[in-house]
Amino acid sequence: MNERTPSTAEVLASVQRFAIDGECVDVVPLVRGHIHDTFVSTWRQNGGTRRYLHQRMNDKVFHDIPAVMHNIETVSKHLRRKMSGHTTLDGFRVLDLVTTREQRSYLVCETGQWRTYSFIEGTTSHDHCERPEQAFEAARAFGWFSSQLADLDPRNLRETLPHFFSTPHRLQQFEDALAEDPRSRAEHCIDEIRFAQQRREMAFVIDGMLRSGEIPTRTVHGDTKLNNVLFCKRTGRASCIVDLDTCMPGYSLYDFGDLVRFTAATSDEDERDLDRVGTDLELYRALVDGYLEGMRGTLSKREILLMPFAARLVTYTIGLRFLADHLAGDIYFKVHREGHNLDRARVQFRMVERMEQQADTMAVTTS
Ligand code: GN1
Ligand code: MG
Repeated sequence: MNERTPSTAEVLASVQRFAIDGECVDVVPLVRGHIHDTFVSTWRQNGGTRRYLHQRMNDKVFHDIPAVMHNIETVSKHLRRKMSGHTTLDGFRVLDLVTTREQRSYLVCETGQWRTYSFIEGTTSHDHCERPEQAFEAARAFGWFSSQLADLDPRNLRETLPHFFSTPHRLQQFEDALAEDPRSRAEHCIDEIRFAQQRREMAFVIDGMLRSGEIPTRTVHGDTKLNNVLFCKRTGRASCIVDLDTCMPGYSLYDFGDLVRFTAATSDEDERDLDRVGTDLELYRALVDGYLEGMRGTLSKREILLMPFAARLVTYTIGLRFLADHLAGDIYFKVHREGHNLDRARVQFRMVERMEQQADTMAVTTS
């Protein structure tokens, strides 16, 4: 992939190679996420207008784009089969991939590899959680998504990012980056490095349980940020799950932990004032309730009891990833300022600390 953000003319040239009728009258960037470049286009069609969402996929992160697209198509087909001709399933919609004019699921051209979705009108997404009902809805949606994939054979999905959910793997990446320290940044983040090292034991808990069969491998979404849920503008209910890039076999508690990390956070992911960082316990409870409702009894008792631990573990894991990338020289996550990944790591670690202090209040019981 070309490092440079494509020009408007290049974007226009790419989007016109998708099987969309009419005339493209506008295309604007949508600044969202740390990985791909996203754009929204508007087309004049039969007297009205329609919008589409385009992404130039990051092939430095996803080396195997065909495998990513294979997973997205497999999951979408699975859900669509259950819809049997209806536009929604349990009130949820499924993203519509628009093929290229040659009927391929994505486009390969000079500027990179692109995919296109129909824009789901009448919906909105949130970067911050405004109230417990929203948290409940988001968690219910991700729980529903995972429960719908319970009967999809995980062997049909490819592991697009090897060991993506594995905390021991993330710990190793962090330790490698620290040993190499190519930008001599380690001396400026001694406290964060120590924080990560002091909690290394935690990294092996879930992998051990997966190996022993104590908890099952499930197909998970893998990136359960609040802004990966589209909400109906009219009803406020969750209506579509987006960003299926990391939909792979994993452990369901990863999804739950990532939900807490992002949606119950009292600050932005890159907040510099660490006093603002923490976990909102009311939102946390709403996430627990929503996730359990969405999962409809799919989770085992063991998994339910592990929910608060998963919140801490996933937050720690993402903190390790940010810190490792800072040490490695910001080669994975897009950064918008100096020290951006370090700021992000600090926020994650502060949240872990707060969750440790709140462990009793965060406990989940089973009846
Ligand atoms: C990345 O760019 P975005 O928001 O889709 C990352 C997730 C992290 C997240 C942290 C493929 O997701 O795993 O949790 O940043 N996606 C990938 O904000 O690495
Ligand atoms: Mg994502």
